[in-house]
Amino acid sequence: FGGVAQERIQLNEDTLWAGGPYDPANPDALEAWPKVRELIFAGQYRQAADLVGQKMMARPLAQMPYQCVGDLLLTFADANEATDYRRDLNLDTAVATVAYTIDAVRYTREVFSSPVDQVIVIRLTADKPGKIAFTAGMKTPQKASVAVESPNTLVMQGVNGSSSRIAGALKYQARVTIVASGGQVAPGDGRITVSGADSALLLIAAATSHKSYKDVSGDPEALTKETIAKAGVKSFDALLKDHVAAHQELFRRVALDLGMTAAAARPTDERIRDLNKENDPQLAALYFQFGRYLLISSSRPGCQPANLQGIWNESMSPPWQSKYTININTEMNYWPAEPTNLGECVEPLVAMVMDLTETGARTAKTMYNAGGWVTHHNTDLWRASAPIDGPHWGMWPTGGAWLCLHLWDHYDYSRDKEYLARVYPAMKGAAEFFFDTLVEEPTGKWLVTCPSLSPENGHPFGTSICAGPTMDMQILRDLFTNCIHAAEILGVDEDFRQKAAATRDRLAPNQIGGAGHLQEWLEDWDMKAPERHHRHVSHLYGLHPSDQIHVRTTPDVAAAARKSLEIRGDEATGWGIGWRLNLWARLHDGEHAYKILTMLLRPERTYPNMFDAHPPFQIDGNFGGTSGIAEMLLQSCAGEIELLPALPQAWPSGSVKGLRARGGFELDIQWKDGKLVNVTVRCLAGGSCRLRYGAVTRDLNLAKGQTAQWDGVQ
Ligand code: FUC
Repeated sequence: FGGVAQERIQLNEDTLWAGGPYDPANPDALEAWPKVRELIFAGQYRQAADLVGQKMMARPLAQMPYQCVGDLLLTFADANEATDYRRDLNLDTAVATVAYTIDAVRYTREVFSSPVDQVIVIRLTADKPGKIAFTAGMKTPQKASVAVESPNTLVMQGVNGSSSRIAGALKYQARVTIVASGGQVAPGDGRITVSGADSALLLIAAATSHKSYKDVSGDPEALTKETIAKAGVKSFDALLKDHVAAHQELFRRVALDLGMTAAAARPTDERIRDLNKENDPQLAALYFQFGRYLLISSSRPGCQPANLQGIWNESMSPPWQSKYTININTEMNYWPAEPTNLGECVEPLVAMVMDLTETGARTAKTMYNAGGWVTHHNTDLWRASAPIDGPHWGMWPTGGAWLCLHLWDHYDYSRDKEYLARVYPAMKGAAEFFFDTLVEEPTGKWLVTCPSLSPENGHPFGTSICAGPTMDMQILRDLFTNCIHAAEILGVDEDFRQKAAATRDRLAPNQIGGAGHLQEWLEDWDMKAPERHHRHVSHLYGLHPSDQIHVRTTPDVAAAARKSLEIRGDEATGWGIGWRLNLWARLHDGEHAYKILTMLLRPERTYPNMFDAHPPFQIDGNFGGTSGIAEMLLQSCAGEIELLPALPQAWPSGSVKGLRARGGFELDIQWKDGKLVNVTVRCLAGGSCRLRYGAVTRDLNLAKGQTAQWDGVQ
């Protein structure tokens, strides 16, 4: 947190959530389900919602919160006032620094969290000898104790919280060692005091007993001891070097230059405050790279996926439990991953989906007597998959199907067949649940989900509960299509492919309503719905992240989607604005997209440290913003790679290096005075693609490793 008199290092470990392994599926659902469908098809929506509330909701009704470890507090002895205070985060090295001067001594604190050594490293230095003096202590809202284990080691150990009567089943430990150079280290009661040192090095490790969603038998003490022992033999320089190398291996793949003005030298909070007053194109580039930094730092292979706050949560009961909301938020977290060349960061999401195929199969069986697997609108560390919170939010069976889009995309961007073979059974299982549960609706005889809802948006009949909302149909169309492609590529499951195609063809179509808009529901209810400016824009899933709706391939439906977006309005909270940004970019309206981006960068939506304000803090807006900026410069959808599809006048000249496109291509783009100068295409997997710049196209067929150039002219 910075500051002079006290430094607060707020600690998280991404498996420290409340509760323990549990199964929330409600067996009463099975009997109620046919009756709920009858009520919905008879137009008795409110009665259907009541019955869902009584019989189909998870037990308990809420999922487990993500919690904090606690704080390491460093209290400094200096009494006099500090000058020349500077605090920064270097995105290129992933090192945070605080520096200030007191009584002509320059003090520096450097902090980083090393993915290589799995420790947080803090170094305290001064430009005169013997000046480092502080007391280190720890505190936590968890049931835990803090003790000095050896003269230079502080240990916090405890158990996680219980929630909604699910008992805490995790043990955890956080361990801090302090090595001072010169001076004295004096252990006290739960604290360690350093005085007269030239510098000090602190290493922090933390672990829980979580091994998987069903196994909590780990030994956090052994883990933290081993981690500290391994890191402790390395020098600060060696720790830093390895950390920076691991970070830059990912971070430096993409460089973005949108132009630089004098504003770039000013503090970030002032730049955010003044964005509408001065020309500061670099702020958007900074926001873009900050999003990449956040994804690298919160979603490395082997971790938990980035949750609603990434990993950064100081509370025992954070907003929306800081869990995985999969009716938009978790997916948005991963929108920038493939296009901004961070494919590895998707691995934790893929691993979570693999877990959900197990817990979700249990829920499918218990609640619906169906095959395959299902997950509703949220999940947590324990991979809970039943409908939560209440019918209005929770009765949505399509969350797992949406997550499967990310499984496919990771293949589509990498063309790694071995990976595809590994995830294909999860995609197939998601489809099988819908084979068993889709139902024919009486009017159009289409196959629809029922009961379901259009995420969190009430229709005119007093509830959100309905049959076949547009978003479900779009998600399932993608799921079946991607399953068919995957099975073809792998040369398997001919019968399944045919069934998926036949089912897909009977889904309810996108429909255009009376105001020329894309209907959110089976019926034309949009203009009568109580919250016309709702933050969710679920029925526009087909335009982004999907490409079922596209200005070139389906211009009429794209025009209707545009109308829907206009009716919804630009204003929303963080992620709602993030989604609108991506949508306007897909509509190839660079000026409108830019306007939305400036709304996201306002102080109301971007805190001084650039975290997104939902409010309070929710990280999805950061990731939606990063993805949206990428979409303005490059789109890889509807079968083509389109260059500068939504370039605003505010970025007349610039370049971007290292963006990725479907098919396994990497692109560097350079533009000047609003026009493409050159694109370099590197082919990573071998294959063909079509480039487009405005009305002009160029077909390429490249061998693996081959590079091509184009200036966008016929
Ligand atoms: C959805 C949204 C809320 C919030 C929550 C975490 O329920 O509708 O705005 O973002 O997820």
